[in-house]
Amino acid sequence: GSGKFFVGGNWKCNGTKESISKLVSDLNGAKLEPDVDVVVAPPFVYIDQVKNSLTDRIEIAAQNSWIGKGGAFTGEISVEQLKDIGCKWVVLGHSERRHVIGEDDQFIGKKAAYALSEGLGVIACIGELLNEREEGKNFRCLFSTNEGFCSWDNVVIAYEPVWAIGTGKVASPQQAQEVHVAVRDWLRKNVSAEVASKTRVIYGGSVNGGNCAELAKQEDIDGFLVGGASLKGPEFATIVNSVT
Ligand code: G2H
Repeated sequence: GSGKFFVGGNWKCNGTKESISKLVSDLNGAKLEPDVDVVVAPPFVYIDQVKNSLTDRIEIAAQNSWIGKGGAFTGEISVEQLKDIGCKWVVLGHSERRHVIGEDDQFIGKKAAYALSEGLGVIACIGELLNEREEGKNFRCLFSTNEGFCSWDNVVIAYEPVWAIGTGKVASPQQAQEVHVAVRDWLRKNVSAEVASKTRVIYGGSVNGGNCAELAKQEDIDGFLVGGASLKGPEFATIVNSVT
């Protein structure tokens, strides 16, 4: 693997003040292996609550950000505002934003480039639909997402096969490993050998306390982006601690 193991909890559009306060207290009480970067991504409206109650051991990510400086963009949240409330990361290009909300590669690429230029870390999600997998088009998403990146130092790539998201159908460790290797090859050819070997490539899609250990053993899986199972503190801790 490359670099430090990285586990992100993507809470998506879930939670209330009450349930989040319980989750935070479970996370504060959990024993987490020291050699893992741990990040959680609460819904925007709860970020401040989480920032003020969660241990500093865990960093905070937003689930989206605007493509540039704030201003007259009703309903959007700027990178500057995210930094102001203490976010270190932003999840961009998640398949739900691509396929449910309709964001395209170019729009996501702009957001990523801007966030990086302002010093926010980017968890850049890529992944194929089932029909794309069958047609062998695994990396369509990576191509225009990286244009204009000032640096890859703060980028973590999350490979999330769309057919495995929230479906309970996790990619097999071999299927995931295969794509992670291909992502690294792509980076080597299209960016640089250094970026290919240093950038963490994490897996997402129905990761849970029961399947994380097998996945974590794969050479090129450098961590996880966890949805459903990140809403349960003890299970999320199990996934963090699957570092090998
Ligand atoms: C994939 C993943 C986290 P889940 O979207 O981003 O969610 O673990 O619920 O499949």
